Amino acid sequence: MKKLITILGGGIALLFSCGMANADMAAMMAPQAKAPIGVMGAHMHKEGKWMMSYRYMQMSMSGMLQGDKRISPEDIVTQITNPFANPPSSPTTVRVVPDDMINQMHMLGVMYAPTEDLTLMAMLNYVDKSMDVVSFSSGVGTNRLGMFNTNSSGLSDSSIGGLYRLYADKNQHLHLNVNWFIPLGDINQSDQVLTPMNMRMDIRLPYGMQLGTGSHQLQAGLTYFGSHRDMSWGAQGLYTHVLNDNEEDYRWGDFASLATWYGYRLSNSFSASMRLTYRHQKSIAGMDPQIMAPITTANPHNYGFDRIDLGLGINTVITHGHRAALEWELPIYEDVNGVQMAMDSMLTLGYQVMF
Ligand SMILES: [Cu+2]
Repeated sequence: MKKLITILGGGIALLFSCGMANADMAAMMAPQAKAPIGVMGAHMHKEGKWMMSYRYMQMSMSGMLQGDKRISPEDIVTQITNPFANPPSSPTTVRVVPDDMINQMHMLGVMYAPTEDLTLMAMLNYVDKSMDVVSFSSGVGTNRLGMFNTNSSGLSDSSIGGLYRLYADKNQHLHLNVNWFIPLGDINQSDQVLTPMNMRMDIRLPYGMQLGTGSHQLQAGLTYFGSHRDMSWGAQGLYTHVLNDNEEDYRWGDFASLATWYGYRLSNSFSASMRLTYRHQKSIAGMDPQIMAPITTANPHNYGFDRIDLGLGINTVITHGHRAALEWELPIYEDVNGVQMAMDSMLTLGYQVMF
């Protein structure tokens, strides 16, 4: 009986919403009416409307950068100082170097608009990180001892927040973004590594392999969106401030991003988009005394970067209220603090249902 009521209710709601198919609704349903799927909190809802969304994001990294230049693992293990050096137990240079990394994220989102000017949103994130690493033999030289893999997965930092409408007319829209990130991700993940002395050891994984930041974070920003006929365009600036040192006595650097995009309708159900995003993150402040391995990722100064990414996307409208989208981003400029892995690409796939 309960099921029947749900189906009937859904059917009536669908009929009702299809019944109000006016120009406004048609515009809202156009594929280019939404920002590229990789942009978070880019749209608001009409009062009373809900949305459930799922996003899958995959970041691929490989090779190493020093600043904005490529550096080989052999150069790293002979030139880059190990800040935790304590010979002979810990070598004077880094001896373990990341080779490649895949960072997968599953994001469940819910949005609801209690009033016309306010849309609330919450996101629950789950990450799965995998890194292949090369160990060089003993304390000096360029003999490769072997490769190993480290993995971590679980719940990550998740957010609740809202979007507040500042301005809207027929073609343009401006809103405020505010999000609070709650540190749900574990920062004590460990895995087995191959040491330069050819021993297998369980150690706490470096910062980048942990599941969360361990800190509360406050994000604020502005989103602008415009549309005219078959075109849409927008811009979003966000700043994420890390509020406190975590329980291991460090904090991730503040993060800022500035994105601008353009969307164009290809057909009734497809649109294409292009996006440019500037991203900046400061390095980690403080350190976890349990993370002291002779690997580049154990040095808190090897975090933070400046990057410009180019994003190409497709938005589709499947049926009324259902959308699917993908966006593929690749860096066109990258300058990292210290020595870090280079970003290859980021892929975001998403599905959204509005009701
Ligand atoms: Cu939404």
